[in-house]
Amino acid sequence: MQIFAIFYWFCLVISAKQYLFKSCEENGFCKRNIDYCRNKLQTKISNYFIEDAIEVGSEYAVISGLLTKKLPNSDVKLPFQLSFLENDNIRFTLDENRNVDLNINANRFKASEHVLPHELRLKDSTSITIHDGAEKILLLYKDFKIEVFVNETLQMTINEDKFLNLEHFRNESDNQQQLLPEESDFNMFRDNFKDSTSDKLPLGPESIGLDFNFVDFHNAYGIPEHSKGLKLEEEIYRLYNVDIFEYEVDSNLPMYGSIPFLLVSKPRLSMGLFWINSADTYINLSKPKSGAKTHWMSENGVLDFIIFFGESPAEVNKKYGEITGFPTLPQLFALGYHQCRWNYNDQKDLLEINSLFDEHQIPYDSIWLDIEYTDNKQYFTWNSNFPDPSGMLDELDLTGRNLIIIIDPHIKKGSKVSNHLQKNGLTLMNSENDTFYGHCWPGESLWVDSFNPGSQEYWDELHRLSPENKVFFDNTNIHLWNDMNEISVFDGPETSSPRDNLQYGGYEERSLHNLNGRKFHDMTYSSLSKRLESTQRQRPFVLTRSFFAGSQKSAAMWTGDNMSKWEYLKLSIPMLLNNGVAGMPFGGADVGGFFGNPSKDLLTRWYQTGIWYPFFRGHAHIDSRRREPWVPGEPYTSIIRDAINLRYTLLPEFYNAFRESSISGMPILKPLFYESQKFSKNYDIEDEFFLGNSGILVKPVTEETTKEVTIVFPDSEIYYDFTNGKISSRYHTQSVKVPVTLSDIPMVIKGGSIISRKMRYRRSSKLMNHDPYTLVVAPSSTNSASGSLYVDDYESFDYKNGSFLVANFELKNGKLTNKVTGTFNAPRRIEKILILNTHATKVEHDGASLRFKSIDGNLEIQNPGLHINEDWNIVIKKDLVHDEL
Ligand code: NBV
Repeated sequence: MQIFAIFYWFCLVISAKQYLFKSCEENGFCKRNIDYCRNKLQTKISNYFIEDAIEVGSEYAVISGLLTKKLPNSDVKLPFQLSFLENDNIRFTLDENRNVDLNINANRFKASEHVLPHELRLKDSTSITIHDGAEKILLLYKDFKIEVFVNETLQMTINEDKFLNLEHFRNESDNQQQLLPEESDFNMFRDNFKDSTSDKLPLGPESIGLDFNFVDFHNAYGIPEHSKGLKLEEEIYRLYNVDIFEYEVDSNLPMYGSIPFLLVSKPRLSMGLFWINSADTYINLSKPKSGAKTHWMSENGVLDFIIFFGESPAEVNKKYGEITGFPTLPQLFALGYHQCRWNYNDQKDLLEINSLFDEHQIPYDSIWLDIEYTDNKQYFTWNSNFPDPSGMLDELDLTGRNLIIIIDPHIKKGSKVSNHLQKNGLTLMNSENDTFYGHCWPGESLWVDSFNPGSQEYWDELHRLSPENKVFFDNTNIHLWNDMNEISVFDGPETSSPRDNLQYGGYEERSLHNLNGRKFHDMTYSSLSKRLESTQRQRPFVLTRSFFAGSQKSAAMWTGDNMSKWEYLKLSIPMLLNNGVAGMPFGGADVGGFFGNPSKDLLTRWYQTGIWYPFFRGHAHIDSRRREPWVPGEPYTSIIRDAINLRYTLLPEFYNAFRESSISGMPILKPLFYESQKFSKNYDIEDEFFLGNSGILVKPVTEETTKEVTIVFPDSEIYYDFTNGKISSRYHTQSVKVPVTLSDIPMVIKGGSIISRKMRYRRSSKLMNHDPYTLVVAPSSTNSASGSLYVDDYESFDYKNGSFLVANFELKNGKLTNKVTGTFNAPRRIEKILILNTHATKVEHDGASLRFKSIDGNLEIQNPGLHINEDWNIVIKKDLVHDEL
């Protein structure tokens, strides 16, 4: 306990460095909770008790009752509910009945959705033991402490430190009598932070706080977004979506998005904690010898959390996904290369860039337009530099390419769209319930309130595809980018909305704040998915800067305004890994860095790293010099071309990973501890990752003067060197040092994998549709391998009705087989099968010999006459030798 107490002081000193954003000490609710727990650390006596009135649901595993908060002169009764949900997840909620007559909604905001509970059992009256049938026991004590045992071992305690705090409703006048001895009254009814002093705080103090201790768990991840490493350190992390200008590396400041999901992992057990709250939140993490200790505090809302258990981290992701939704399966084009800058100036400029890609034989899939395409930053308009947007879209369509345009939630005052929103009460309101105006790109602006169902209807109308709609016409190759949706208000507190602004349902903005970005991009996604007749619908693509739990269902994210510096390149990997851990794997970072001008070496290395980002986009600030792949010249352009081509040859594997993620929540870039939890080193590695379940392990070069890299292997399997996508040496060690030049992308394939590639250069992914496949078979140390290939039409939602196929490849006992499941008609040829480290005297299919070659100890079967959509087997005859290592 000593350690925890000291740690609080330590954190607070560090976080006091910030000046634009509220540190915990400057943020009323956070400071009050910290003060409360500092005092609690001395007394350790509970102020909260479960009264006898406990009801156990017979049908479902639910315990509900009242938690009494004991005040000096009175009590407050708080309704709670504890439930076992499907999949052994445990949920707890604590609410407050507030009978308050105000002209705003005084109920505590519920960020959660309803989830179906399970069966449980009551043991005795002072403590309740709940078995969920899966060797899990939960003890709930009268002074509100919860202990969770898995396999007879204590794994987690809740409120062990007695930090539970729910600031009940009180008036300023009666506050003093209602104050607990441990409570401070700092900023309860006003806010003295620089630009927040006008916050009226109509409901006074209403925060919640609780401690969760994970016993013997020393590895914690998640709670993005922060510009920090993969494994969480002792720190106060804040989740409050803000437009953070020129963010620094290794900082605990809040960023554009928030996912209040924490993962802890050790051999044989991983756990997830989902704190379902969309208000300003701080998480104080400390790591004493006993495990990870966390203290969660939110400005308001219902106290609501779910705990997930799994043997592996992937299992926890699956359970989290089953509740919050799995990541979207995008169209294939979204996995190709995206070319963006702020801005391509006009139609001619854009189409020139489009043809320069072809001239340089570099594939790409979409080109982007930033805010300057509009008429005076009025979204849903084009300026005169784009005289024929529909013709421009048609031209892009000739090579299967797409246009992605930006639409932000701030709408210029006096414009057609703003007039409509204002007239129909669809805007964010000020605390007087009048339209709120603030400053953003277009000058004075208002904000669409995406919580209002009326906004969705209007948004649908604005995004309609029809020749009369002069924004989208009837072109289907146009998709959306939503920026500034934290929301960013240039003259607002912490560059965002005043917290006492009002939104749909009469809720204050402070309650919904972290959900605003998500609601906005959800609304866009929904409008895009409705723009065609249901039979022709295509999967929309939406990029969002701000996000929350659930965003994975409809959008990709990127890490915002990074800089053209090596440290940002390096940071991009752990940031994206953490997003994947927290269930939002479709992410990327601006390749080249947003602010500044990258050196040619940095740009090249950034492309070589960026080809692995699930979302792969080059982007640059308006003041930075042009830097499309051909700009740096030779040898850089060729190296960049090779890197982008490598991404395209691996698109089948990227699509496999997205498919897997869309049904299991698995990260697309998988940290090493997902592959094996056995070795402690795996928990610390943040500069290597696997591409889904492909078996491809990558360690991009992210430091300027690198001449050699060490690749650490997560287990004792064989690994085959695959640098730049070419097979060479075989490794069977714990790690290997490999020399690198500027053209090298260090990567390996794990023994036991079979990967699918498409090797031909095409101008875009769409033009690769009918291309043949090359299979690379990498035998394991027991000479077997497996892999699958998922194929559908890459565009529509038909896959949801079963229109897809999966080719299941397997190498076993000298036989390579394919077993197809699914019905999608994809008669695609296999043009080459490469079986590594294998010799043969004869290769047969259906009794007939196949042509093969032995090259560098690998077996190459050319044009075997096989297709991915047919069952087949190949017998590799006679002396199939797997070389001794
Ligand atoms: O729309 C302009 C930029 C955009 O290029 C960038 O990607 C966003 O993160 N936007 C922010 C606003 C201005 C940033 C200085």
